[in-house]
Amino acid sequence: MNSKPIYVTQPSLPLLSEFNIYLEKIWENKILTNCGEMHQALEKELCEYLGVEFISLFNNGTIALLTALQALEVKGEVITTPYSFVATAHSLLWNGIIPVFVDIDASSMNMNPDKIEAAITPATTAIMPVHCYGNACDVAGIDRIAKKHGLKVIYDAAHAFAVNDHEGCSLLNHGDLSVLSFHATKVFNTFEGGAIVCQSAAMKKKIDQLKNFGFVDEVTVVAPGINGKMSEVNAAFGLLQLKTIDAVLARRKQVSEYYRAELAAIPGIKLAGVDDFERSNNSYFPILVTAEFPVSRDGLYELFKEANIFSRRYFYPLISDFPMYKHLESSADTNLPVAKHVAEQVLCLPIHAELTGDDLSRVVAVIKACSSMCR
Ligand code: T4K
Repeated sequence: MNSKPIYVTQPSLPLLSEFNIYLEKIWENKILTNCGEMHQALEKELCEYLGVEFISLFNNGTIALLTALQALEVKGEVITTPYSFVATAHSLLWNGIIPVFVDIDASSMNMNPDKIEAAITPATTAIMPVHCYGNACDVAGIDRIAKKHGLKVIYDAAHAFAVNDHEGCSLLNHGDLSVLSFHATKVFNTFEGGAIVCQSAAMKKKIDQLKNFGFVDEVTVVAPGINGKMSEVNAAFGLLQLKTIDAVLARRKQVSEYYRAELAAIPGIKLAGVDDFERSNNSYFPILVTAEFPVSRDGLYELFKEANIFSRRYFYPLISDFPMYKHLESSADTNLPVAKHVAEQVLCLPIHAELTGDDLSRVVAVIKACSSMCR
Protein backbone atom coordinates (compact mmCIF):
# COMPACT_ATOMS: atom_id res chain seq x y z
CA MET A 1 0.00 0.00 0.00
CA ASN A 2 1.54 3.29 -1.08
CA SER A 3 -0.99 5.82 0.15
CA LYS A 4 -0.03 7.82 3.21
CA PRO A 5 -1.74 6.81 6.43
CA ILE A 6 -4.65 8.92 7.63
CA TYR A 7 -5.18 8.84 11.39
CA VAL A 8 -8.31 9.64 13.36
CA THR A 9 -6.39 12.59 14.69
CA GLN A 10 -2.97 14.25 14.43
CA PRO A 11 -1.67 17.19 16.39
CA SER A 12 -0.86 20.46 14.60
CA LEU A 13 2.71 21.30 15.52
CA PRO A 14 4.34 24.72 15.40
CA LEU A 15 7.74 25.28 13.83
CA LEU A 16 10.43 23.82 16.06
CA SER A 17 12.30 27.11 15.86
CA GLU A 18 9.32 28.84 17.51
CA PHE A 19 9.31 26.33 20.36
CA ASN A 20 13.05 26.83 20.83
CA ILE A 21 12.45 30.42 21.89
CA TYR A 22 10.40 29.14 24.83
CA LEU A 23 12.91 26.40 25.61
CA GLU A 24 15.76 28.89 25.69
CA LYS A 25 13.88 30.85 28.34
CA ILE A 26 13.38 27.71 30.43
CA TRP A 27 17.09 26.85 30.04
CA GLU A 28 17.98 30.35 31.19
CA ASN A 29 15.73 30.27 34.28
CA LYS A 30 16.39 26.62 35.15
CA ILE A 31 12.85 26.38 36.53
CA LEU A 32 11.50 23.18 35.01
CA THR A 33 8.36 22.62 37.06
CA ASN A 34 6.46 23.45 40.29
CA CYS A 35 4.19 26.13 38.85
CA GLY A 36 6.80 28.43 37.30
CA GLU A 37 6.50 31.32 34.89
CA MET A 38 5.16 29.32 31.91
CA HIS A 39 2.61 27.51 34.07
CA GLN A 40 1.31 30.78 35.47
CA ALA A 41 1.24 32.42 32.05
CA LEU A 42 -0.72 29.53 30.51
CA GLU A 43 -3.28 29.55 33.33
CA LYS A 44 -3.81 33.27 32.74
CA GLU A 45 -4.08 32.98 28.96
CA LEU A 46 -6.41 30.00 29.14
CA CYS A 47 -8.75 31.84 31.51
CA GLU A 48 -8.95 34.66 28.97
CA TYR A 49 -9.30 32.41 25.94
CA LEU A 50 -11.87 30.07 27.45
CA GLY A 51 -13.86 32.73 29.33
CA VAL A 52 -13.44 31.14 32.75
CA GLU A 53 -12.28 32.70 36.00
CA PHE A 54 -10.21 29.98 37.65
CA ILE A 55 -8.18 27.18 36.09
CA SER A 56 -5.57 24.84 37.52
CA LEU A 57 -3.24 23.04 35.12
CA PHE A 58 -2.43 19.34 35.45
CA ASN A 59 0.00 16.83 33.97
CA ASN A 60 -2.92 14.96 32.35
CA GLY A 61 -6.70 14.79 32.34
CA THR A 62 -6.91 11.57 34.36
CA ILE A 63 -4.97 12.94 37.35
CA ALA A 64 -7.13 16.07 37.07
CA LEU A 65 -10.28 13.90 37.32
CA LEU A 66 -8.86 12.05 40.35
CA THR A 67 -8.03 15.35 42.01
CA ALA A 68 -11.39 16.94 41.21
CA LEU A 69 -13.10 14.13 43.14
CA GLN A 70 -10.69 14.64 46.05
CA ALA A 71 -11.25 18.39 46.03
CA LEU A 72 -15.02 17.96 46.38
CA GLU A 73 -14.54 15.11 48.89
CA VAL A 74 -16.80 12.88 46.85
CA LYS A 75 -17.48 9.44 48.32
CA GLY A 76 -19.92 6.52 48.07
CA GLU A 77 -21.62 6.28 44.67
CA VAL A 78 -21.34 8.57 41.64
CA ILE A 79 -23.74 8.53 38.71
CA THR A 80 -21.90 8.51 35.40
CA THR A 81 -22.06 7.42 31.76
CA PRO A 82 -20.76 4.16 30.31
CA TYR A 83 -20.25 5.87 26.95
CA SER A 84 -16.85 7.50 27.43
CA PHE A 85 -13.14 6.83 27.57
CA VAL A 86 -12.35 4.47 30.40
CA ALA A 87 -10.51 7.18 32.40
CA THR A 88 -13.88 8.69 33.40
CA ALA A 89 -14.89 5.68 35.50
CA HIS A 90 -11.32 4.75 36.46
CA SER A 91 -11.04 8.07 38.30
CA LEU A 92 -13.93 6.90 40.49
CA LEU A 93 -12.41 3.49 41.23
CA TRP A 94 -9.06 5.10 42.14
CA ASN A 95 -10.96 7.14 44.73
CA GLY A 96 -12.77 4.08 46.14
CA ILE A 97 -16.07 5.33 44.67
CA ILE A 98 -18.65 3.04 43.06
CA PRO A 99 -19.70 4.15 39.57
CA VAL A 100 -23.41 3.86 38.83
CA PHE A 101 -24.02 3.88 35.08
CA VAL A 102 -27.09 5.42 33.51
CA ASP A 103 -28.06 5.29 29.86
CA ILE A 104 -27.36 7.94 27.26
CA ASP A 105 -29.62 9.97 25.04
CA ALA A 106 -29.71 8.57 21.49
CA SER A 107 -29.18 11.87 19.72
CA SER A 108 -26.67 13.69 21.96
CA MET A 109 -24.88 10.50 23.11
CA ASN A 110 -24.54 12.20 26.49
CA MET A 111 -25.98 11.06 29.82
CA ASN A 112 -29.78 11.10 29.67
CA PRO A 113 -30.94 13.34 32.56
CA ASP A 114 -34.28 11.50 32.64
CA LYS A 115 -32.43 8.40 33.86
CA ILE A 116 -30.56 10.05 36.74
CA GLU A 117 -33.17 10.25 39.50
CA ALA A 118 -33.98 6.53 39.42
CA ALA A 119 -30.27 5.79 39.97
CA ILE A 120 -29.93 7.95 43.10
CA THR A 121 -29.53 6.05 46.39
CA PRO A 122 -28.67 7.26 49.91
CA ALA A 123 -24.99 6.63 48.99
CA THR A 124 -25.03 8.94 45.95
CA THR A 125 -22.90 12.06 46.40
CA ALA A 126 -22.24 13.31 42.87
CA ILE A 127 -22.92 13.12 39.15
CA MET A 128 -20.07 12.85 36.64
CA PRO A 129 -21.41 13.45 33.12
CA VAL A 130 -19.19 13.71 30.01
CA HIS A 131 -19.56 16.31 27.26
CA CYS A 132 -18.96 13.50 24.79
CA TYR A 133 -17.18 14.54 21.54
CA GLY A 134 -17.34 18.11 22.90
CA ASN A 135 -21.13 18.21 22.61
CA ALA A 136 -22.79 19.93 25.54
CA CYS A 137 -24.70 17.83 28.05
CA ASP A 138 -28.14 19.00 29.13
CA VAL A 139 -26.49 21.17 31.78
CA ALA A 140 -29.75 22.78 32.90
CA GLY A 141 -31.44 19.42 33.40
CA ILE A 142 -28.47 17.97 35.28
CA ASP A 143 -28.11 21.08 37.42
CA ARG A 144 -31.78 20.95 38.42
CA ILE A 145 -31.51 17.33 39.57
CA ALA A 146 -28.22 17.93 41.38
CA LYS A 147 -29.67 20.89 43.30
CA LYS A 148 -32.82 18.99 44.21
CA HIS A 149 -30.83 16.09 45.68
CA GLY A 150 -27.83 18.01 47.05
CA LEU A 151 -25.35 16.34 44.68
CA LYS A 152 -22.04 17.68 43.35
CA VAL A 153 -21.51 17.81 39.59
CA ILE A 154 -18.12 17.18 37.99
CA TYR A 155 -18.14 17.43 34.23
CA ASP A 156 -15.60 15.34 32.37
CA ALA A 157 -14.98 18.02 29.76
CA ALA A 158 -11.94 16.28 28.25
CA HIS A 159 -13.38 16.89 24.75
CA ALA A 160 -14.99 20.26 25.40
CA PHE A 161 -12.18 22.78 24.88
CA ALA A 162 -13.61 26.12 23.69
CA VAL A 163 -17.26 25.04 23.58
CA ASN A 164 -19.91 27.52 24.63
CA ASP A 165 -23.34 26.99 26.13
CA HIS A 166 -26.58 28.27 24.55
CA GLU A 167 -26.01 31.69 26.13
CA GLY A 168 -22.58 32.00 24.51
CA CYS A 169 -20.69 31.52 27.79
CA SER A 170 -18.11 28.81 28.42
CA LEU A 171 -19.61 25.37 28.94
CA LEU A 172 -16.83 24.86 31.49
CA ASN A 173 -18.55 27.17 33.97
CA HIS A 174 -21.35 24.67 34.56
CA GLY A 175 -21.30 22.26 37.47
CA ASP A 176 -18.97 22.44 40.47
CA LEU A 177 -15.89 21.52 38.45
CA SER A 178 -15.03 20.81 34.81
CA VAL A 179 -12.03 18.73 33.81
CA LEU A 180 -10.18 19.17 30.52
CA SER A 181 -7.64 16.95 28.76
CA PHE A 182 -4.78 18.43 26.77
CA HIS A 183 -3.56 15.05 25.50
CA ALA A 184 -1.80 14.89 22.12
CA THR A 185 -5.05 13.65 20.55
CA LYS A 186 -7.11 16.62 21.72
CA VAL A 187 -8.12 19.82 19.92
CA PHE A 188 -5.70 21.78 22.14
CA ASN A 189 -2.72 19.83 23.40
CA THR A 190 0.31 20.25 25.62
CA PHE A 191 1.75 16.82 24.62
CA GLU A 192 0.19 15.45 27.85
CA GLY A 193 -1.83 17.73 30.07
CA GLY A 194 -5.13 18.63 31.61
CA ALA A 195 -6.88 21.19 33.78
CA ILE A 196 -9.64 21.74 36.29
CA VAL A 197 -11.91 24.74 35.88
CA CYS A 198 -13.47 25.84 39.16
CA GLN A 199 -15.72 28.64 40.36
CA SER A 200 -13.89 30.25 43.31
CA ALA A 201 -10.44 31.32 44.46
CA ALA A 202 -10.80 29.14 47.55
CA MET A 203 -11.45 26.03 45.43
CA LYS A 204 -8.53 26.86 43.14
CA LYS A 205 -6.27 27.13 46.19
CA LYS A 206 -7.46 23.73 47.41
CA ILE A 207 -6.91 22.14 43.99
CA ASP A 208 -3.47 23.76 43.66
CA GLN A 209 -2.48 22.28 47.02
CA LEU A 210 -3.86 18.85 46.13
CA LYS A 211 -1.86 18.70 42.89
CA ASN A 212 1.32 19.54 44.85
CA PHE A 213 1.30 16.79 47.50
CA GLY A 214 -0.99 18.88 49.76
CA PHE A 215 1.79 21.40 50.50
CA VAL A 216 0.82 24.83 51.81
CA ASP A 217 4.39 25.90 52.52
CA GLU A 218 7.77 24.26 53.10
CA VAL A 219 6.74 22.70 56.40
CA THR A 220 2.95 22.38 56.13
CA VAL A 221 1.06 19.57 54.41
CA VAL A 222 -2.73 19.78 54.71
CA ALA A 223 -3.96 16.92 52.52
CA PRO A 224 -2.82 13.62 51.02
CA GLY A 225 -2.14 15.33 47.70
CA ILE A 226 -0.63 13.91 44.54
CA ASN A 227 1.92 15.16 42.02
CA GLY A 228 -0.36 16.49 39.30
CA LYS A 229 1.59 19.55 38.20
CA MET A 230 2.11 20.44 34.57
CA SER A 231 5.80 20.95 33.72
CA GLU A 232 7.19 24.19 32.30
CA VAL A 233 7.93 22.53 28.93
CA ASN A 234 4.33 21.37 28.58
CA ALA A 235 3.00 24.77 29.64
CA ALA A 236 5.33 26.51 27.16
CA PHE A 237 4.01 24.29 24.38
CA GLY A 238 0.47 25.23 25.42
CA LEU A 239 1.30 28.94 25.15
CA LEU A 240 2.52 28.34 21.63
CA GLN A 241 -0.51 26.20 20.71
CA LEU A 242 -2.84 28.97 21.85
CA LYS A 243 -1.44 31.22 19.13
CA THR A 244 -2.81 28.93 16.40
CA ILE A 245 -5.86 27.44 18.09
CA ASP A 246 -8.35 29.62 16.19
CA ALA A 247 -6.96 28.45 12.83
CA VAL A 248 -7.01 24.83 14.03
CA LEU A 249 -10.64 25.11 15.11
CA ALA A 250 -11.58 26.80 11.81
CA ARG A 251 -9.96 24.02 9.75
CA ARG A 252 -11.70 21.35 11.84
CA LYS A 253 -14.98 23.09 11.13
CA GLN A 254 -14.28 22.97 7.37
CA VAL A 255 -13.54 19.24 7.62
CA SER A 256 -16.78 18.68 9.50
CA GLU A 257 -18.73 20.72 6.92
CA TYR A 258 -17.21 18.68 4.09
CA TYR A 259 -18.15 15.37 5.70
CA ARG A 260 -21.66 16.58 6.47
CA ALA A 261 -22.20 17.70 2.88
CA GLU A 262 -20.81 14.45 1.43
CA LEU A 263 -22.36 11.96 3.84
CA ALA A 264 -25.74 13.41 4.79
CA ALA A 265 -27.64 11.65 2.00
CA ILE A 266 -25.96 8.23 2.20
CA PRO A 267 -28.53 5.62 3.27
CA GLY A 268 -27.46 3.83 6.43
CA ILE A 269 -24.96 6.47 7.54
CA LYS A 270 -26.24 8.68 10.33
CA LEU A 271 -24.41 11.81 11.38
CA ALA A 272 -24.35 11.55 15.11
CA GLY A 273 -24.01 13.37 18.35
CA VAL A 274 -24.14 17.06 17.47
CA ASP A 275 -27.20 19.17 18.21
CA ASP A 276 -25.62 22.41 17.08
CA PHE A 277 -22.70 22.35 14.62
CA GLU A 278 -22.07 26.06 15.07
CA ARG A 279 -21.16 25.57 18.74
CA SER A 280 -19.18 22.38 18.20
CA ASN A 281 -15.38 22.33 18.45
CA ASN A 282 -15.41 19.42 15.98
CA SER A 283 -13.08 17.40 18.14
CA TYR A 284 -14.53 14.16 16.77
CA PHE A 285 -16.68 13.23 13.79
CA PRO A 286 -18.80 10.25 14.85
CA ILE A 287 -21.08 8.49 12.38
CA LEU A 288 -23.48 5.65 13.06
CA VAL A 289 -23.30 2.78 10.59
CA THR A 290 -26.85 1.43 10.74
CA ALA A 291 -28.37 -1.84 9.50
CA GLU A 292 -29.42 -0.09 6.29
CA PHE A 293 -25.76 0.30 5.22
CA PRO A 294 -24.49 -2.61 3.06
CA VAL A 295 -21.42 -3.10 5.28
CA SER A 296 -21.33 -3.49 9.07
CA ARG A 297 -19.59 -0.92 11.27
CA ASP A 298 -16.69 -3.33 11.84
CA GLY A 299 -16.61 -4.15 8.14
CA LEU A 300 -16.25 -0.48 7.29
CA TYR A 301 -13.58 -0.06 9.98
CA GLU A 302 -11.58 -2.90 8.34
CA LEU A 303 -12.08 -1.54 4.81
CA PHE A 304 -10.75 1.81 6.01
CA LYS A 305 -7.69 0.06 7.41
CA GLU A 306 -7.11 -1.62 4.04
CA ALA A 307 -7.12 1.89 2.53
CA ASN A 308 -4.57 3.00 5.17
CA ILE A 309 -7.22 5.05 6.98
CA PHE A 310 -7.42 4.60 10.75
CA SER A 311 -10.89 5.43 12.02
CA ARG A 312 -11.71 4.59 15.66
CA ARG A 313 -14.68 3.04 17.44
CA TYR A 314 -14.86 5.63 20.24
CA PHE A 315 -16.58 4.48 22.54
CA TYR A 316 -16.77 0.75 21.99
CA PRO A 317 -16.71 -1.31 24.15
CA LEU A 318 -18.75 0.51 26.77
CA ILE A 319 -16.87 1.16 30.02
CA SER A 320 -19.48 -1.00 31.76
CA ASP A 321 -18.33 -3.99 29.67
CA PHE A 322 -14.74 -3.92 30.96
CA PRO A 323 -14.00 -6.59 33.58
CA MET A 324 -13.57 -4.21 36.53
CA TYR A 325 -17.11 -2.79 35.92
CA LYS A 326 -19.02 -5.72 34.44
CA HIS A 327 -20.17 -7.07 37.84
CA LEU A 328 -21.96 -3.83 38.79
CA GLU A 329 -25.75 -3.97 38.80
CA SER A 330 -25.88 -0.79 36.69
CA SER A 331 -23.71 -2.44 33.99
CA ALA A 332 -26.53 -4.78 32.93
CA ASP A 333 -27.31 -4.48 29.21
CA THR A 334 -30.97 -4.01 30.10
CA ASN A 335 -30.02 -0.82 31.99
CA LEU A 336 -28.05 0.63 29.07
CA PRO A 337 -29.87 -0.28 25.84
CA VAL A 338 -29.21 3.00 24.03
CA ALA A 339 -25.52 3.12 24.91
CA LYS A 340 -25.15 -0.51 23.89
CA HIS A 341 -26.79 0.12 20.51
CA VAL A 342 -24.79 3.26 19.78
CA ALA A 343 -21.48 1.61 20.79
CA GLU A 344 -22.15 -1.13 18.25
CA GLN A 345 -22.74 1.34 15.40
CA VAL A 346 -20.34 4.21 16.05
CA LEU A 347 -17.28 5.02 14.01
CA CYS A 348 -15.22 8.19 14.42
CA LEU A 349 -13.85 9.47 11.12
CA PRO A 350 -10.50 11.23 10.85
CA ILE A 351 -10.82 14.88 11.78
CA HIS A 352 -7.95 17.27 12.41
CA ALA A 353 -6.44 20.40 10.98
CA GLU A 354 -3.72 18.65 8.97
CA LEU A 355 -6.11 16.77 6.68
CA THR A 356 -5.89 17.79 3.03
CA GLY A 357 -8.66 17.82 0.46
CA ASP A 358 -7.21 14.60 -1.01
CA ASP A 359 -7.26 12.93 2.41
CA LEU A 360 -10.92 13.83 2.86
CA SER A 361 -11.81 12.53 -0.62
CA ARG A 362 -10.12 9.23 0.23
CA VAL A 363 -12.20 8.86 3.43
CA VAL A 364 -15.47 9.66 1.69
CA ALA A 365 -14.60 7.44 -1.31
CA VAL A 366 -14.39 4.35 0.93
CA ILE A 367 -17.85 5.04 2.34
CA LYS A 368 -19.34 5.78 -1.06
CA ALA A 369 -17.81 2.62 -2.55
CA CYS A 370 -19.43 0.56 0.23
CA SER A 371 -22.69 2.39 -0.21
CA SER A 372 -22.89 1.42 -3.87
CA MET A 373 -22.31 -2.28 -3.08
CA CYS A 374 -25.32 -4.59 -3.41
CA ARG A 375 -27.38 -1.88 -5.03
N1 T4K B 1 -12.05 11.62 29.80
C1 T4K B 1 -12.32 11.47 28.49
C2 T4K B 1 -13.74 11.61 28.04
C3 T4K B 1 -11.30 11.20 27.58
O1 T4K B 1 -11.58 11.03 26.27
C4 T4K B 1 -9.97 11.10 28.05
C5 T4K B 1 -8.89 10.78 27.14
C6 T4K B 1 -9.72 11.29 29.42
C7 T4K B 1 -10.79 11.54 30.27
C8 T4K B 1 -8.35 11.21 30.01
O2 T4K B 1 -7.53 12.30 29.61
P1 T4K B 1 -5.91 12.09 29.55
O3 T4K B 1 -5.50 11.49 30.86
O4 T4K B 1 -5.61 11.20 28.39
O5 T4K B 1 -5.41 13.50 29.38
C9 T4K B 1 -6.72 8.40 23.20
C10 T4K B 1 -6.02 9.25 24.23
O6 T4K B 1 -4.86 8.62 24.78
C11 T4K B 1 -6.88 9.71 25.34
O7 T4K B 1 -6.28 10.88 25.87
C12 T4K B 1 -8.28 10.07 24.88
N2 T4K B 1 -9.17 10.42 25.95
C13 T4K B 1 -8.87 8.90 24.12
C14 T4K B 1 -10.26 9.19 23.62
O8 T4K B 1 -8.06 8.65 22.99
P2 T4K B 1 -6.12 6.09 22.21
O9 T4K B 1 -5.58 4.86 22.86
O10 T4K B 1 -7.24 5.95 21.28
O11 T4K B 1 -4.94 6.92 21.49
P3 T4K B 1 -3.95 6.48 20.34
O12 T4K B 1 -2.57 6.48 20.89
O13 T4K B 1 -4.42 5.24 19.70
O14 T4K B 1 -4.05 7.70 19.33
C15 T4K B 1 -5.07 7.83 18.36
C16 T4K B 1 -4.44 8.37 17.09
O15 T4K B 1 -3.95 9.66 17.32
C17 T4K B 1 -3.26 7.58 16.58
O16 T4K B 1 -3.71 6.60 15.70
C18 T4K B 1 -2.38 8.59 15.89
C19 T4K B 1 -2.73 9.88 16.59
N3 T4K B 1 -1.68 10.32 17.52
C20 T4K B 1 -1.66 9.81 18.80
C21 T4K B 1 -0.70 10.22 19.68
C22 T4K B 1 -0.64 9.68 21.07
C23 T4K B 1 -0.73 11.22 17.08
O17 T4K B 1 -0.74 11.64 15.92
N4 T4K B 1 0.22 11.64 17.97
C24 T4K B 1 0.29 11.18 19.25
O18 T4K B 1 1.17 11.59 20.02
O19 T4K B 1 -6.50 7.05 23.41
